[in-house]
Order: sequence, then C-alpha cells, then structure tokens
Amino acid sequence: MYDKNNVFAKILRGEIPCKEVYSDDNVLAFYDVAPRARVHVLVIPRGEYTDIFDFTQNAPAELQAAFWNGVRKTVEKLGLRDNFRTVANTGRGAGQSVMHFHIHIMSDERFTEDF
Ligand code: DGP
Repeated sequence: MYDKNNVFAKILRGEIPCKEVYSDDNVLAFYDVAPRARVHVLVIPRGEYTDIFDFTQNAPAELQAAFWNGVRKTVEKLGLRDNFRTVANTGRGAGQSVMHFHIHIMSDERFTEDF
C-alpha cells in the first residue's frame, strides 16, 4: 500500500527540497541526503509505486521506458557512463527505508570490492 506521505512523495510535491540532478515529466533524480559513495544519487519515477515489483508489474510501459531513459540521462549528466552501480533495495529486510520505488546510482573513483 503506497503511503502518499512518504518522503519522496513530499519531494515530488515540492514540500521538501532536494538537490536536483535531472528532471522531466516522468522522472526526478537528486542527491542522496546521506551519501555512501563519492557520488550517490537517487532516481524516482513520478508515480505511486512502492518498490521495483510494484513498478514493473503496475506502471504503464511508457512510464517504465521513460524511467530507465531518465536513469541513463542522469548517469550521463553525472559523467559516470563507465563507472557506476545501481541498487534497488527492496523490502525492510534489505534496508528499504523509503517506500517509493527508487534506484540508487553510486560511483567511487574505483570500486575495490565486487559483489
Ligand atoms: P533506501 O534505504 O534504499 O530506502 O534509500 C533511501 C535513501 O533515501 C537513503 O539513502 C537516504 C535517502 N533519503 C531519505 N530521506 C531523504 C531526503 O529527505 N532527501 C534526500 N535527498 N534523500 C533522502
């Protein structure tokens, strides 16, 4: 069940400020408030989806395509084309703390650990 008062919904409504990286009609990308990498940006769809499966099962195909296009544009805007990771924490067990679907884009000078 999507909670309209989650923090990313408030960011989308402009009730909480964010440091924007990329924005269009379908997507918003902004810096994570608690970065865990040299570059740490979140990309969210402009729609009410709690997690990756809610998004992939219930969002219109056009929005899904636009979302991944927005991820690519964000990465290119950040200049990270050949050095970034994406993470989608899913569920409380994996540490998902905001129940609005989001992708973490993270980059360091050089990743030293594989996972
Ligand atoms: P996750 O743990 O996967 O749900 O990631 C949620 C991320 O959102 C976490 O890294 C911290 C970030 N975050 C939480 N509140 C805010 C906020 O108000 N502004 C910004 N920019 N990021 C936030």
